[in-house]
Amino acid sequence: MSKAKEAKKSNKTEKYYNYIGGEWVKSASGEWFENVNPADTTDIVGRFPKSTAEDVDQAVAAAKSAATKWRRTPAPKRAEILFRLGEILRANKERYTEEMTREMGKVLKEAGGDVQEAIDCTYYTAGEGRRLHGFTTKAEMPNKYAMCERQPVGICGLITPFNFPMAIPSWKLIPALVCGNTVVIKSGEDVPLSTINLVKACEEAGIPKGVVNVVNGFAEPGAALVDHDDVRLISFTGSTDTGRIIAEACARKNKIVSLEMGGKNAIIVMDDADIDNAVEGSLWGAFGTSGQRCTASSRLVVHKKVYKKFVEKFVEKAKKLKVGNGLDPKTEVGPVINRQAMDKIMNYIAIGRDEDKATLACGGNALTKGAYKHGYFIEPTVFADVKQGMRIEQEEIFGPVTAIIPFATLDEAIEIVNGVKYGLSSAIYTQDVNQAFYATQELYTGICYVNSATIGAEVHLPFGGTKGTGNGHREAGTQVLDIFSEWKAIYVDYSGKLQKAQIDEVEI
Ligand code: UN1
Repeated sequence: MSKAKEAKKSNKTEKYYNYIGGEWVKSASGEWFENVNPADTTDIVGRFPKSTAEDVDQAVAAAKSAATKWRRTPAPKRAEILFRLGEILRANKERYTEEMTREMGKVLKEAGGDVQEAIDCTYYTAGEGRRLHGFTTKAEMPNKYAMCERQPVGICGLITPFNFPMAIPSWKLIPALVCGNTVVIKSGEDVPLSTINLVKACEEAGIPKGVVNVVNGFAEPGAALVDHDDVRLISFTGSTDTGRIIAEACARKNKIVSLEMGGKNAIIVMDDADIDNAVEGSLWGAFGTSGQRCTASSRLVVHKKVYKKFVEKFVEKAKKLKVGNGLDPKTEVGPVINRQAMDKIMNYIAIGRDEDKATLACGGNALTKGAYKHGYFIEPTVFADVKQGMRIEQEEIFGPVTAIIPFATLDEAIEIVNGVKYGLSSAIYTQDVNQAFYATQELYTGICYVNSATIGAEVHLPFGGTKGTGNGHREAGTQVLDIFSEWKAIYVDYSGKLQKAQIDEVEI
């Protein structure tokens, strides 16, 4: 019997704890919150500590006391523990997957992909333990050596979202650890179990006490972490509004901050595209994870010559997508995360219905009856004939809603794709290599795909966006090391005398 069914039957709700200094502890507040299944809110996944600033103080103190020893542990040794972590994640993939679907709603296959992304990130980034390359260069003066190496930044606060409950925490945690930092994670309040699973695996792998700490809860512990004087770095993924508040608070305290925020990603479908392939990609990009990806294909920019054909095929398939509980293997589109998200998405659908000349081509309704009664379900929704500048074309909806926009020339399409405040991901479907390369050159996004959707980034390439999506950092790849380490330039003068750079003449 699945955990969900077992728990429902026994009517027993498991309690989970914060992890501070290697101990599993409740919040100083003594309060708890419920983590519910968004497909069935009568199913309580667990109770989690509703943490406060006091809990954050304790977690930061634990991270501080573990910092020196961890920093001095040779990076290849830190990495060995992380490889063990990868093994543990791999061994438990099935359980993590099911628990993730239960708390977050995404269908089992996608939850499996999320756990797999955490596994990939762990193996890949652990490999950096034997690289973490610095460089040497020539000094200006004779008998003097110059080199550069990475050093950890200190205590890192990681604030993670709901939509990739294990992958995104891993993108932050693993590079932070391999670089020699200690961390406090504030888990996403809708998906705390997946973070707990990741951290329990860290404990089992032998990561020393205090190196990884977790506090669960809502805004209070998040704000306390951002505000804490001993926290040197904040890495945040979430909404643009919250990101801006965090960035301002970090600026006041002179903290390093990396932000990964919204997107309004688009797929361009050219008149020479393989239409069936473009339709499949667009369905996956728009409705995968119920559109709750920063990378979701929330705009489809389609050439006028193939517009009618594309819309017909796309809408026909969108109508057939099976919405339901992600634990049912037949489900293609799961619920959205919570009531607030559902209200926001339905509000955007209402805005789209009202917007002049946009056509609601399918969907548009919340599903509230029968099997959908206790969940947050919305029909896959397609607006056609959308014009540049409409709100549903400009603003991030973060739900199963996409807007189809016609265009006449590639330059016009590129202008539409670039004409939003975000810049995370873009894509073009075309058979013409010239058009493909021209588009990848002109699309001002952090990620660009040719002949596939805007989703599906791999962990060994940099992930992040331009403009309103971020603040110039990139997660994943080796580029993430630039977030979680700082450069140190080291000069060694072995001349045995005072040599003044920029001042002494060097005899040639
Ligand atoms: C996100 O949407 O916040 O590229 C992350 C993708 C996934 C990660 C998405 N690998 O769609």
